[in-house]
Amino acid sequence: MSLPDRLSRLTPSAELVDWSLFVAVAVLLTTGLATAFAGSLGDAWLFVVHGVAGLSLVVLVGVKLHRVRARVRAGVRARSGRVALSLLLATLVLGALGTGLWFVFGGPLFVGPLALLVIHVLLGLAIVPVLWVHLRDRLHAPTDALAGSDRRDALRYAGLVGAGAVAWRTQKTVNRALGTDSADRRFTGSRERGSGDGNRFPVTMWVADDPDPVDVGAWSLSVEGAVSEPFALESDALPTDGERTALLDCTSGWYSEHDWSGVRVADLLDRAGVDDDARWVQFRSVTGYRWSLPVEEARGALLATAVDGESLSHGHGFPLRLVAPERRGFQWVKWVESVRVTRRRELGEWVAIFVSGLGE
Ligand SMILES: Nc1nc2c(c(=O)[nH]1)N[C@H]1C(S)=C(S)[C@@H](COP(=O)(O)O)O[C@H]1N2
Ligand SMILES: [Mo]
Repeated sequence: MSLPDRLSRLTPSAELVDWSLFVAVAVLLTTGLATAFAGSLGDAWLFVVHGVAGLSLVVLVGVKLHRVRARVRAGVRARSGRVALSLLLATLVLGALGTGLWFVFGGPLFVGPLALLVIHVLLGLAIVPVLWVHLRDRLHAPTDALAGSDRRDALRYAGLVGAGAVAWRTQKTVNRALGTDSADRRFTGSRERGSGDGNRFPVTMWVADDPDPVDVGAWSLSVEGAVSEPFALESDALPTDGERTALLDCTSGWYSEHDWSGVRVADLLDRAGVDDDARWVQFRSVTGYRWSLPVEEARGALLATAVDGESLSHGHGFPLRLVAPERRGFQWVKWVESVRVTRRRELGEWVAIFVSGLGE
């Protein structure tokens, strides 16, 4: 038997492959989005599932492209719009897979002005609308696909997912063999940058924040909202005897661990007197960027004025930046001017982190 024949015997039915493609993409999107919030070791499985699904998708896309190659060639000759859209979809999927694999196998943190992982995320998100159009008039109910499949199909299918898992397992070994392994990689995929060395670690803005240096003479920190005694503090009145070691892990692919010192959020909350029905504490930047933590978690957080004994630089959030251990970097609000206790989480902060600093 020839090799293509052998391979085709291992290939599940067309419907099953199409549905598997859909499921793999759905799993990749949900786990991919969830990893943006995954900061503690208990979330490590998200990265594992994302990786296994990604490698299964490599196989599935290969099988699918092989199957439709003749139709695609004919469609290109006929200048079919439908086929052009399919090719766009294939390009986005291969781009997302390629950037993901490149990052894992020693790719750079940045490609030009964009983080490689940001390119990966943008390609991944772009798949959604294109896939939707692609599927609108194609997809049949999965029961059709399942009704037409047999035990052989199920076995082939298990083999496919198994191949993804095995490929994922050998990732470390391959990385080592290629010399692209980095020992400093965390479970999030992030690599170490400037730990323990004061302000010398990357300065990162999420989208467009770029405020002028904060004039501490005109700045104060207000503690307000669902509290019995709101108050404001000028910079020389801040109680800065808090300390903690914590690791900032940015979703653009690097992390940095430091000894932070500054104001214990618990001290601020105790002084203000949090209402019994309050649930959230929102940290707001002079730029409008803001994020909330549950009250209990906020009590354990720090508003840092210094890093490894050095006064915080402007880029890192001087005069005050949130240190939120176990949270991903984008939640560590910089240039904080207000701590607001609330009963309900403000949904606007999901918008604010994307648009703060735009149009300034
Ligand atoms: N106000 C404000 N805070 C912010 C950001 C921002 O754009 N604006 N970026 C966040 C992101 S994405 C990260 S990873 C960290 C980076 O902190 P650093 O610049 O001190 O390394 O700050 C977070 N805090
Ligand atoms: Mo970040």
